[in-house]
Amino acid sequence: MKQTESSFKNARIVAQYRGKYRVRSDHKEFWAEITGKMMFAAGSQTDYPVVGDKVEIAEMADDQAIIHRILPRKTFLQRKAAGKDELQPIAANIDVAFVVQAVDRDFNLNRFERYLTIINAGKIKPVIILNKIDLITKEALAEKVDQIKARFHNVVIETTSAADNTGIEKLRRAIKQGQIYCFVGSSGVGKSSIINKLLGQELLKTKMISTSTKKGKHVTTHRELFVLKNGGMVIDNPGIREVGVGNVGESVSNVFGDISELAKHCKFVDCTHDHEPGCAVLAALRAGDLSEDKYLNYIKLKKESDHYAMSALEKRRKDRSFGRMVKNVKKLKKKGR
Ligand SMILES: Nc1nc2c(ncn2[C@@H]2O[C@H](COP(=O)(O)OP(=O)(O)O)[C@@H](O)[C@H]2O)c(=O)[nH]1
Ligand SMILES: [Mg+2]
Ligand SMILES: [Zn+2]
Repeated sequence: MKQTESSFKNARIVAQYRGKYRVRSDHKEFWAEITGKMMFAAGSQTDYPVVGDKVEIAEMADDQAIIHRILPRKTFLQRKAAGKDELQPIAANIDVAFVVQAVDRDFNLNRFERYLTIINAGKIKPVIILNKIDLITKEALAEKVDQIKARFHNVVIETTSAADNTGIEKLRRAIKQGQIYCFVGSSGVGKSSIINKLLGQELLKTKMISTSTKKGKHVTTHRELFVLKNGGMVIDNPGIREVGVGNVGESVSNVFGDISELAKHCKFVDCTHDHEPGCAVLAALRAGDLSEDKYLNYIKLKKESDHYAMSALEKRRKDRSFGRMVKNVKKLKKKGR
């Protein structure tokens, strides 16, 4: 049967495995693959569908479908993995990213800052979730919440326990129909456990933490989107080990708003806030008005971002000079004839 434009249907990518996708249109789900043409044209990871994407599919027999096109993305969450040059997509069209940390062993402000930076770069609203609050005292929790508030001024913080259900109802009420929520955070912090609670059933396997090694087994191996009873959509992620940032220059400035404010008063417009005389950031650091931890994380993320931008530029330059070389060789060949 010949495919015509009108036989395409809109669908959403709801799960992603190696080279295979699960897609859902308004009436049913399919196993889907992309067209050979799409695969051939793909220049990088970002050209492939990712969970949350809206796509155009052609339905086939036996619940199979072919993905013909990715519709323009409203938002896009991606990170840089260690040792890889290109960015790795996490999910598309997310409205809210829940950054989950467990209050016992995982708590780390620098890591929050990293996540907030890629979330800001993806044009997504962040919400911080502190989970496993059953494991610490109210006072210890209050202190952690204060630390977060001191570091990030306008981020919503939810506190939950998937073990005794504290905060789960409040979180459920925050989830709106038709919006997509993506859970990110290290492995073992309780992302799948929280989603199970929100779903009201144990759909997702969670890790058994071995009592002898305190290490859990990886259970969430793929990304998947689930629809809650109220029509809100949540995406579970396998634990993300490395949250590298790509070229996120602007976002670093946004997340470190008070440093960008200070930077306006530096003597040099291109001040790197590293050693320059008349640097307002260093002055605030010396005066104790800026936390050293925050300053160091700023410098680190900025360096990472600049480094990524540089290597991308370098790569383009190399590609161009290769292009020129090919042209020259062709010219020489012509002359030689
Ligand atoms: N005490 C306690 N344990 C939790 C809580 N949430 C999850 N866990 C446990 O932490 C382990 C990892 O949870 P899991 O949901 O698989 O984490 P994920 O890797 O982020 O998806 C499991 O053994 C859960 O039972 C919580 O709020 N309190
Ligand atoms: Mg999980
Ligand atoms: Zn400066």
